[in-house]
Amino acid sequence: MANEVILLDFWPSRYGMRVRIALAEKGVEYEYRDEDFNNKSELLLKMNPVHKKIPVLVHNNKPVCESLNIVQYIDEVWSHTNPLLPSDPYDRAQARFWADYVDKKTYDGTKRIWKSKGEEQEVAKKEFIEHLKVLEQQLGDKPYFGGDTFGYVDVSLIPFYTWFHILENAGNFKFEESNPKIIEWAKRCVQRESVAKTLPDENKLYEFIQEYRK
Ligand code: GS8
Repeated sequence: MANEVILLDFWPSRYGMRVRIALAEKGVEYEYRDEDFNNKSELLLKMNPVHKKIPVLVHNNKPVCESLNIVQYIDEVWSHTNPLLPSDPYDRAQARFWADYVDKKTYDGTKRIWKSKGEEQEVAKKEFIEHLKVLEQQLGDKPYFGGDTFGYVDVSLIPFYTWFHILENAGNFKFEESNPKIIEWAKRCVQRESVAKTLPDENKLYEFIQEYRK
């Protein structure tokens, strides 16, 4: 089967980064296309008519939508190398649970921190730190969430690391102090080529967010 892979994405997107990391882990060659949200491409509207959102992986003209779903798909199609999900059904269920936790707790949490001020921001900050503490407990003494190897939950969470700097500036705090284990873990992940080449430059992202807020 020919493998034509196109990724519809937008560079600051944490959802998109998940997919880029997974493709890099598997060594898949693909065409990358940045979308303009004010003028979405015909291909995006055709490939994701339900949500009209990135990321969309177009594999041999067939779309796969929703970042975590795409990462699972990539893991199944390019299963020959660097498995991301564990093979044991129970461990797989656990990995999906924690990736879902990341989605449910952390995405909204970050938005609440940088969009609010005063008391509301304090509450958002406290809650976000608590969610990260739950993740730190889950990580335990393992190098990665799945154990000794970089996997699905790591892919789902690491794109956040690029936003930590923005959150720290907005909320005037340091993750190094509140969640040192997550920082250690993130630094370990960044040593991987797939992650290092995917995460955007912190300053470039910061500038983008400042512009976006205006
Ligand atoms: C979320 C995708 C999403 O929000 C996933 O893929 O996991 N649950 C989905 N994509 C955003 C960009 S990232 O913030 C998007 O495409 N926004 C365009 C729009 O809302 O018009």
